[in-house]
Amino acid sequence: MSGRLLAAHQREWERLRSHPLPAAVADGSVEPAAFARWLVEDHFFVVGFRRFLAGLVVIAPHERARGVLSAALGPLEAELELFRREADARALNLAVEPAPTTLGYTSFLVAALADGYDVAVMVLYGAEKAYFDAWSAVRDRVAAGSPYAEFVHNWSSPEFGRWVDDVASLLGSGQPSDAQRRAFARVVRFELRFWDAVASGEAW
Ligand code: MP5
Repeated sequence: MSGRLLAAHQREWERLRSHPLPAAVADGSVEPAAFARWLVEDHFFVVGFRRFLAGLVVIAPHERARGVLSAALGPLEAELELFRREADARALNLAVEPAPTTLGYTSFLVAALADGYDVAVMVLYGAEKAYFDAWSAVRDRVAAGSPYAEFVHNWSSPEFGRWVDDVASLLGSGQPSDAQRRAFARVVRFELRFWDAVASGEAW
């Protein structure tokens, strides 16, 4: 099922994989202010994402799904610690109001739980695959000693890729429902908006 959805969004996916912001983080040329915006916004995203994932574990209909999904909860705490540590090192306040796109995206994640497991697991797959592919596309550009290497490696590692494949396997091999297609399309749009919003410094 995942292959069909990715093929249907090939052009947007190409934009995700070639967005200038992750490329600039990887090669170290990112403006410090843009990196700071990404750090603060993505921290807010991950906080909301963990609430979404915990809710998805609760509504998962079988033990294999609960196992795959809950395996990500430990690494998520490590990820949040990385955000907090790097924010402290840069004297960034993580408790600020998020940008509209970040708030919209995380609200959409949590709202997807009310649409049931099949839709919510599709939303999860879309968000994780989008991040894995965007960061994997720039993994080779990380300069030795880059201050951002840990971030790039976090979402482009083989272990993370294997987990994203495990999530794909939870989607099954049938045709996606209309609700699943719509949910996936929204995730793709939100992922692109997220990068654009961070790059442009979107504010209320
Ligand atoms: C992820 C993320 C991946 N951190 N940020 C966005 C905008 N999309 C996807 O989620 P996670 O929980 O960091 O693996």
